[in-house]
Amino acid sequence: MTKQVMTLEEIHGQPTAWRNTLESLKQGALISALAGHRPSAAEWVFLGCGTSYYLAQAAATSISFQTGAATRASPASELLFYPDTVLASSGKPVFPVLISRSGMTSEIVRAAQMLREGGVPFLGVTCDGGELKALAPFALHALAPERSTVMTASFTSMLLALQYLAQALENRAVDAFDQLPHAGARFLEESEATLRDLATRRFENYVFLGQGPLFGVAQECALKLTESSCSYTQSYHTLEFRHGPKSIAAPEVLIAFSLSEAGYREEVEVLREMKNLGATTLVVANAISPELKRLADYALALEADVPEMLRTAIYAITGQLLGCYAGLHKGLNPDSPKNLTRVVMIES
Ligand code: F1P
Repeated sequence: MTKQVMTLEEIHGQPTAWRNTLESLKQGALISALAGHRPSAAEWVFLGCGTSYYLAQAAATSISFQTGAATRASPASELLFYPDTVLASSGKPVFPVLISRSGMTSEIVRAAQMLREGGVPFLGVTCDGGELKALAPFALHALAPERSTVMTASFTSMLLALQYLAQALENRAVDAFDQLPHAGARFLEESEATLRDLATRRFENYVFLGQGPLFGVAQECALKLTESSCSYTQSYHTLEFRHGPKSIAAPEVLIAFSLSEAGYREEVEVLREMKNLGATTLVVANAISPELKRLADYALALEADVPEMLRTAIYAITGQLLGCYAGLHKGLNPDSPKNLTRVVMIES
């Protein structure tokens, strides 16, 4: 049954998409072209809509952590309505990075036109190309051909491509990227049965928590559940959940923790608190300790022996698989999500 679902096929195709995307970047043409705009020389401002905005957030935080350079993320619409705030410079020139799978989303195309008219150089990051590729002075083409409405492989492939690009531009080691397709394939294989089982349970509410780049991933996982299964979801920075939202903790609420290394101790304390409040808990971490096993109703290990930031994309698989299987369990078609279209355009 499952193999006929296009979205599931694309989720499973991610290791191949990552390998192909990284191989094409290794050819080096884009890396040479962007030498003068590297993150330490210009402030990268990541812009996108929907999934591509969550990708912008994850990319901005992880690239800042990787390179030590200041970065920001914003919805593309903010550039249209408040250009001075988005393009405000803290000294270095601002280098916008416009992200769009389709390259056709209205806000992104208008942002690209605006930057072109203003003579501001920028990078377009896309899978399909579209108008964004035609307008962008520099283009990064991720090789994740995706026919589904819901973005899965395109999210992780564009994120890895940006992380690789930043690392290469700063002349930092890129060898660890080669391990990611294998690590992603392993996680897909190991996590699928657990997530398919979890998807058969009905929850009133799904909450995704993460810090640093895993906050962008938490938002993306929540969006996958909403889009693929019409579920009610929320996302927060993990420790923010304690400041009010925890009122909803209960057995019929699934709280999913993407645990970081940087905030591990405190994040586990939040997990302990939510478990004591009676919530159903799902934990994703690089390794599952006996303590995590006790605190988590469901636990998934990444087991990826790569720097923490490079694991960011793998965490997103949790929301992709859970959303798709939850939708199927509800009798919905994740390939044709309610009210959604593959490209979102608005008349101006
Ligand atoms: C992003 C987006 C998605 C949404 C839907 C339509 O578009 O709005 O967030 O899930 O699939 O596309 P894009 O600018 O990345 O093409």
